[in-house]
Amino acid sequence: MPTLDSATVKRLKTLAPHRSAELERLVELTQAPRPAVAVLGQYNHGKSSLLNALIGKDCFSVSDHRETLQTSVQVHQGIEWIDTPGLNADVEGRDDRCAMQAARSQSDVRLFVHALDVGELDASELALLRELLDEQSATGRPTLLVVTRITNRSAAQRERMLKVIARQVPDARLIAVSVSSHRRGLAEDRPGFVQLGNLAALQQAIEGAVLEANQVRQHESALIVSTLAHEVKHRLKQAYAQHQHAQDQRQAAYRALAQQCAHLQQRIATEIRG
Ligand SMILES: Nc1nc2c(ncn2[C@@H]2O[C@H](COP(=O)(O)OP(=O)(O)OP(=O)(O)O)[C@@H](O)[C@H]2O)c(=O)[nH]1
Ligand SMILES: [Mg+2]
Repeated sequence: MPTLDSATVKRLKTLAPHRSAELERLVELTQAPRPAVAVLGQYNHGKSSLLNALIGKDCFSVSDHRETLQTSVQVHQGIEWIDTPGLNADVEGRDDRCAMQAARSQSDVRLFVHALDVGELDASELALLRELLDEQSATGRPTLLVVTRITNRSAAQRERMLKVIARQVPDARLIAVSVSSHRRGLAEDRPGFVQLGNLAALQQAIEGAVLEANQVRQHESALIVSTLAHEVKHRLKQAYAQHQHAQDQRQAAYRALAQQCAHLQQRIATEIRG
């Protein structure tokens, strides 16, 4: 795909100012060399731990309090793994903006992370998931709902809670995992724990999504270009109509002036004759 030069981007921003999010994504689509997977979700729900488990290396820092404060990227096996700050963590909303920028513009696959032991999805998580899932329906860019920390509850509680969450967003692809069980299974060579961790199911879903990323990118680009073209056409039509209106007004003023001059000439001629 051809790249967009900065002058064109600037002009498009002026012509379609409320399409800046789409424009940013388009710029990313023309420049990003590899598929990108981003985690997203409230702080301390296990986003960084999940990425470490998926990559198989402790690249991202983990803590039991608010930890990730800016977006960071690791390239592993040809994929960009993007860790983001937790949502709803700082009053100024800087963390949220940073995370949303990664989710909206920089990633091909979004992993929406929610910890089961916190309870069901709250209103802000639901609103954001709705936005991402609606976008998935329109463009094909996927979002997976990853429910983490499932072994902090009994099996019965876990099943009940997972059903509640699935009912909250019936159209989301939900994958339940436990990073701690996965790690324990690997460390102690106990396949039962690895199986309970269920990371393999998530890895498989991500692999599938990454394989389709190129095709989805093409579809996304075509949609954004067509939206922008429609917008620009509309703005140019408006500008032409305004120009035409101004020209019509100038011509009408000129005609009125010419008429007044003719009247004046006639009066002068009559007075000279009289
Ligand atoms: N029991 C259990 N604990 C987990 C699991 N995943 C993460 N944790 C713990 O949850 C806490 C938060 O993990 P992080 O990965 O730092 O969470 P985060 O979402 O990246 O947090 P921020 O960077 O603050 O947004 C840490 O104490 C982790 O050890 C899990 O699957 N099971
Ligand atoms: Mg983190």
